[in-house]
Amino acid sequence: SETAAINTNIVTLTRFLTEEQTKHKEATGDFTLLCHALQFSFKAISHYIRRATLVNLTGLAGQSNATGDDQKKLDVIGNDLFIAAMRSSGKCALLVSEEEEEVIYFKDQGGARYAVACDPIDGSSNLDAGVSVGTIFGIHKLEDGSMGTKEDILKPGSELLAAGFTMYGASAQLVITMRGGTVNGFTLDNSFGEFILTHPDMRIPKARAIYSVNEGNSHYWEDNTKEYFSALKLPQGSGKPYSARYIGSMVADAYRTLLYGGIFAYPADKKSPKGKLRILYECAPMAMVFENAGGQAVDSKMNRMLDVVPEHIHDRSGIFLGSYDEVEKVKQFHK
Ligand code: P6P
Repeated sequence: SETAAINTNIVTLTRFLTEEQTKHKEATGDFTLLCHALQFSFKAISHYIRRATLVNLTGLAGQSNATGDDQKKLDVIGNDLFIAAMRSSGKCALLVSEEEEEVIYFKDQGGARYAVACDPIDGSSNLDAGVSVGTIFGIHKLEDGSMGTKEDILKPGSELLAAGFTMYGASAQLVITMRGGTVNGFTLDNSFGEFILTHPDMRIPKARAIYSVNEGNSHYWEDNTKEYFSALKLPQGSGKPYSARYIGSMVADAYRTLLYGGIFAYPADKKSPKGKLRILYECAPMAMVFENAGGQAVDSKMNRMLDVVPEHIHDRSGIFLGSYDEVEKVKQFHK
C-alpha cells in the first residue's frame, strides 16, 4: 500500500546530532549548537549557489583573497554567511577561512570552546561553469584553559574533533565524521529544509582503478610521481589501464573517490614545492573523512596527512587521498 512505501523514521542531521550528544554524558550541547550553525550555513550557501546564475551573482566581485585567487561574488557571500553563522552560534572562539588572511577571533563569545577552519566555497573557479563546488570544514576543541589562540588550530589533523564537507551538486550532500568515528552522509531535502541521513557509515572501496590528478602539471612532477602515474596507464592485472577522472573541484573529486574508490592526488611539484591544497581546510578535514571511511591520506613525502602540523594558517601540502590499497601503491613508488 502507499503508506508502506513511506519512511516515517527519518533521521535528520538535527536528530543525528541529538542522538550523538546523548552518547556523551559529559556533553554540554555546545558542539550540537555549533553544528546547527554549521548546517544552516550549508543550507544558505546552497540556496545562493542555486540562484547564482538567475540573480547574476556570477562573475568577479572585484576583490582578491588571501591566496590571490580572483574572488567570485559567491565566495564573498559564502564567506560572510559562514562567519555570521559561526559568530551567532556563540560557540566558536576563532575561525580560519580561506577567504580571510588573518584568523577571526570572536572575542565576545564567553564560553566558546571551538576553533573552526573552513573553505566556504572550494572550487569556486568552476562556479560559472555549473560544476559542483563545496564547503570544507574542520573543528578543533580549544585546549583546557585556552581563551582561543592560533595554537588551538595549528594542530595535526589527528586532533580534529570533527571534519567534513558539503558538496553542492544535484542536491547538497553533507559528509561528516567525528575523530575515531564513522563517516555519515546526509542529503539536503529542500522541502523539509533538513539534511536527511542517506549514507550511514560510508566505507571507501579498498581499491579501484580510477585516478584523479591534473595531468597539466605532469611536466613539473618529481620523477617518482611521473613513474607512478605512468604505471597506472599500463594495462593492469585486469587487462585494462586505470580510468582518469578529474573535475578540478576538490569536493567533487573527493566525493566521487569516497563513493567509488580510487586515488585523488594533488602532488607537490617543482612549480609548487609545498603543493597547492591548504592543510587546515582542505587536506586535513578530507584526510580524517577518508581514514574514518577505511582509506588513507598522505603528503608528498608519504607522511600520514593527519600527522602534518601546519606552521601558518594558509600552509599548503601535497596530497594523495583515496582507497587503502591505492595509497599503498603510491607509497611503493615514493619510497
Ligand atoms: P587545478 C580549486 O581551486 C582547488 O582549490 C580545489 O578545489 C581543486 O582540487 C584544485 O584547486 C584544482 O586545482 O590546479 O587542478 O585547477
